[in-house]
Amino acid sequence: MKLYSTTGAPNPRRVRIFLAEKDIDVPIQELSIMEAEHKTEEYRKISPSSRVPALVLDDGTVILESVAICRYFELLNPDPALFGKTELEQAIVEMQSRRMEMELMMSVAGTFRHTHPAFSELENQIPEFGNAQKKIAEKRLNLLNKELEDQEFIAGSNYSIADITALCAIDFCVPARIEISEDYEHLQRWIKAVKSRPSSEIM
Ligand SMILES: N[C@@H](CCC(=O)N[C@@H](CS)C(=O)NCC(=O)O)C(=O)O
Repeated sequence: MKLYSTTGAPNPRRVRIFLAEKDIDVPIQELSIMEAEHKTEEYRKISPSSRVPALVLDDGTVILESVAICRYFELLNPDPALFGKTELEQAIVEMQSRRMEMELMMSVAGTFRHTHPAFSELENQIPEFGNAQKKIAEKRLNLLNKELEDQEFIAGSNYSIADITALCAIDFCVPARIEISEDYEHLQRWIKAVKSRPSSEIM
């Protein structure tokens, strides 16, 4: 089994944090996005859209998509449960995980991809789109601050994949040049809590 990953990129980071939380060791093949190592013909056979992460199993089966990879490891190693335990918990985690991915991660990534000079070679940049994504991300952070007023973690009282996705999106606000207000007291409390976990040091 091998996990193709890029240090500093938010999606592979989600998988590596997830693995650390479960104490699972998987051999990593590092690929540099900036050096376009994910665009080689060889890697395209694994990931036709040239994206990381990718998990290749011993029989050659490829699993793409961070959440699909995490779900595979959750089924193999159910404890600690990061996708919820009961039916209701699982539904809430799924809901929040999708919201964090589609509403926060995508808008932060869209801001970076379409506005950062470092990504101009890799993306057909549309700055207006990037700026619109930035506004969406800022609005979502504001809403997340409010949502965290009544709950410890994003999907309730337990840490989950939704927290991992949100943490990776929020840390990526730095390169995306999106500011997170110090006035967001509930969000700042949550950031402090998730960053106190050793897994958050994985980049
Ligand atoms: N939905 C995919 C997104 C994967 C993705 O966009 N990965 C980024 C790194 S965070 C990538 O490979 N970017 C390379 C590129 O855009 O050329 C997932 O969750 O795995």
